[in-house]
Amino acid sequence: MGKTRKIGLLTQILIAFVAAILAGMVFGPSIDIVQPFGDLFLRLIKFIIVPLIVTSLIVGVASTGSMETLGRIGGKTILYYLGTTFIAVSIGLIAGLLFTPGAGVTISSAGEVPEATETGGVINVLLNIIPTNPLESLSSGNILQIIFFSIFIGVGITMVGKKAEPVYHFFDGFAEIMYKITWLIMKLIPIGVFGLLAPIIGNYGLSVLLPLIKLVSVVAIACIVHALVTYSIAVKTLGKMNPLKFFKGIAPASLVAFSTQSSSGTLPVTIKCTEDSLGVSKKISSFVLPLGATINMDGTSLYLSVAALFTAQAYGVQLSIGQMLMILLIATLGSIGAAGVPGAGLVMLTMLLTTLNLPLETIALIAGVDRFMDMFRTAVNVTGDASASVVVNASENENLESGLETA
Ligand code: DAS
Repeated sequence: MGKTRKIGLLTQILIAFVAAILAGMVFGPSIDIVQPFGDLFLRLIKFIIVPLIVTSLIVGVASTGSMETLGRIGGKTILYYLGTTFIAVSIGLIAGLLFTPGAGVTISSAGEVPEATETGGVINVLLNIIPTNPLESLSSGNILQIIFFSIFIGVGITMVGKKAEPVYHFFDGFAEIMYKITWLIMKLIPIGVFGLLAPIIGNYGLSVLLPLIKLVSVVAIACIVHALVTYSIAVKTLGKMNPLKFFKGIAPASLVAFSTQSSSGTLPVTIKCTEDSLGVSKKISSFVLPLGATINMDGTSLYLSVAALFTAQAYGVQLSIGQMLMILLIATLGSIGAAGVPGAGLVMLTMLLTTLNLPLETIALIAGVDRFMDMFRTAVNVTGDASASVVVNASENENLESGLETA
């Protein structure tokens, strides 16, 4: 009996994408009967957002180890992560505003322009991050407040130390369960893509797909710009390393990330590349990289800001400065909560659009091409983690001990 070759998930998604287009063109609006498959997929994604963010954040922050490492090396690492993520989101916003990928998308139901969440000003946004009742934040799915208290629980576990180890192990196990559930749900993407995309093609026609090519191109180009500009400057000025040496050294890990779309899955390669080719000490790499694979996702945060603008543009929603700031905040914090597994960014995007009170209909379009964007954003996520290890390594003068020339 010939061995039946398993069709890879990416191939399945492509088949579902093409099938959805054909079905939509052949059956027109009557294809709406498959919509429940799409709604099922969206509900499953929304179901995992909160437990995934809570567990991956608590474990990510708590895995910084002792307060000593959290204090010095951890402080530098997290500062660098937040800085490069902020730059990535800004590049995404600029690219989204410059190239308007969502312009011309015709899925807005006529006349229904949704009101994006009003933020009520910067102070309000920042104060509202602090939950007055964490259980209410959980039940209402207030993501910024959930991220806030998850980070604090992680810091608390680190501060308490040994006595809180059972709590750490509980959340560590819970996080693994959530990664596995996410992996299972991502297997349903082909069904979700078909159930979401076919009705859109059936109701709005093929022209709705053109902006998708623009969306993928904008995300890909913005990712490349961020990697080449931001990380070159960082490793040159702060890491005291020739950028060419850096990109050459980390290339194998970036390529593995591109093809697997999983930062966590690429971690062993990332560690090997940074230690063997970039001279990062084990002490630094074993702390900075696992933390980065969990909480540092520049590519994802950039993608979130572009995709949020894509949706606002598709619905003709003019975002105010306050709403842009909201995107900046949630994309930065949301990428911290994204897991290093394929499709995690799509889960975060669902959260971001929900928080901004923007319709989820564009998820239907984006889900079909999300994997292509996941390739670029995961490669950037991993390259960003590696750049952090080089910078922190140099700041700790580790290379001097290892005697490695970094110029
Ligand atoms: N695939 C995720 C990662 O492994 C990123 C994402 O989905 O945005 O980093």
